[in-house]
Amino acid sequence: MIKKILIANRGEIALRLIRACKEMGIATVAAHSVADEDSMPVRLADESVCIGPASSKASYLNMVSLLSAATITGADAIHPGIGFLAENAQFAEVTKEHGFIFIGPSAEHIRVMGDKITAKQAMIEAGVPVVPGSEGDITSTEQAQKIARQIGYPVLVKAAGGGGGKGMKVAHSDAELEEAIGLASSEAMACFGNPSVYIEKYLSHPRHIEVQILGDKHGNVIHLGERDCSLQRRHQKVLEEAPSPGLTPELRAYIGEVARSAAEKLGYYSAGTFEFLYEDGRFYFIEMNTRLQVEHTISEEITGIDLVKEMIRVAKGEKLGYTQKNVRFHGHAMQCRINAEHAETFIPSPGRITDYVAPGGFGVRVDSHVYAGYTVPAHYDSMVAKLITKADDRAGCLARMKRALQEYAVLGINTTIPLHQRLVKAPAFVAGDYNIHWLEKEFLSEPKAAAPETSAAA
Ligand code: MV4
Repeated sequence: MIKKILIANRGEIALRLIRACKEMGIATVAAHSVADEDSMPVRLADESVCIGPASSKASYLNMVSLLSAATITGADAIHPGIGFLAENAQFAEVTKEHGFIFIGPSAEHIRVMGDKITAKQAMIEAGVPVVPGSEGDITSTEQAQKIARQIGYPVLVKAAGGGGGKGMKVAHSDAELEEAIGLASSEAMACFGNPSVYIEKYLSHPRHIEVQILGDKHGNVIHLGERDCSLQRRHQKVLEEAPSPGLTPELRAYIGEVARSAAEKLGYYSAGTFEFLYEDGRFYFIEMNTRLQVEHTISEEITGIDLVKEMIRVAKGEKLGYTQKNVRFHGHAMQCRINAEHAETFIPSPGRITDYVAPGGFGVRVDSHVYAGYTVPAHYDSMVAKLITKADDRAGCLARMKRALQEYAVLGINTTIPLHQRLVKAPAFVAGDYNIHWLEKEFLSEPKAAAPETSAAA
């Protein structure tokens, strides 16, 4: 039984979790840092407990504080949200050892997928297509060069502990490969405490396609279709959409089933995401995320399935409320991530929001913890809102997003709203014709609209 959940997170995702709990009749405890004392999740939760000072390390990453907060409030379960301890296998383990339900996958699944090499091996065994490359970690320069010559240059050296592009280097020749392995390995050691690296054929112009799956503890797994997350800047997603404008219905059904059956073979439960690169008609698995994701909202919008409620039901040991046959896909959804940053320089802009008017109307969803008078703390991630639109088709969804972005007023701080306003009008985006490099290499490096006197026709 789950009667009370401790929310081990902050911001919009803490609010998202509290909203689901309220609708399910489950009590909530907001575990919060000193910096988040005056926050929406703290106000809307049934109870709150301060778990430490502003610094994440001392609060949202402090396992002892979180477990103490769960104990003193009599919570039955802990939801880690997104980021912080959400993919920490040890946290999943100690949560269980202390008698609480961890609302997420098993510690073992988190561990296997946390290491990109063991994750890839598990996928090969489950029959999932992966990027050609080394079978395990690189043990010598000669071994790596031999594999690279077989698969053909350029190759990419990646860190087993990886993610976020850290410890990733491209090599075009044997000489470059030797250097890339050294650089990637020491960067990986510094960032993740794990020097293991592997190599893959470098794909030059892929789309980033990810499949949302959901499993229960009885061996049932469903997929909720794919999301196109190719629009990224420095490995941070900017705008996501579902379904991907680059896939046909056949490819969509194929990759959904590939991910679903792999999760089934793994005995995976809770929410999870399979990440693929898609290039020239082929999919290649790259990583699996063993948590809820920021962009889970757009999969909810096109399926009508509440992913957070399902995660909670599954954690209790209940069966999924859906079988694959009754997952119905409808329409198109997009999400703009609104950050407290300058829209051109991306310099963070924490501070007080003096005025705030969120968009609304048919097909508009705003997932945000901010309000007029709220101060965005400087200590955490800069995302302040997710603006989601849904419509029958992509054109309608895009028109709705343009309209919603025009309504959105956030005063007192800089936000990335102007970037999104420009992005939704860019011809390549409107055409759905983009890959993982387009945003940074073309859209953001293009000169901005020229001044009137220089833009006049000759
Ligand atoms: C790749 C790749 C090209 N070829 N793997 C970047 C972060 C990490 N999660 C995987 N990444 C990539 N792996 C092969 N074999 C290009 C990227 C990549 C990327 C992937 C998804 C979204 C944006 C990206 C931006 C730069 C590089």
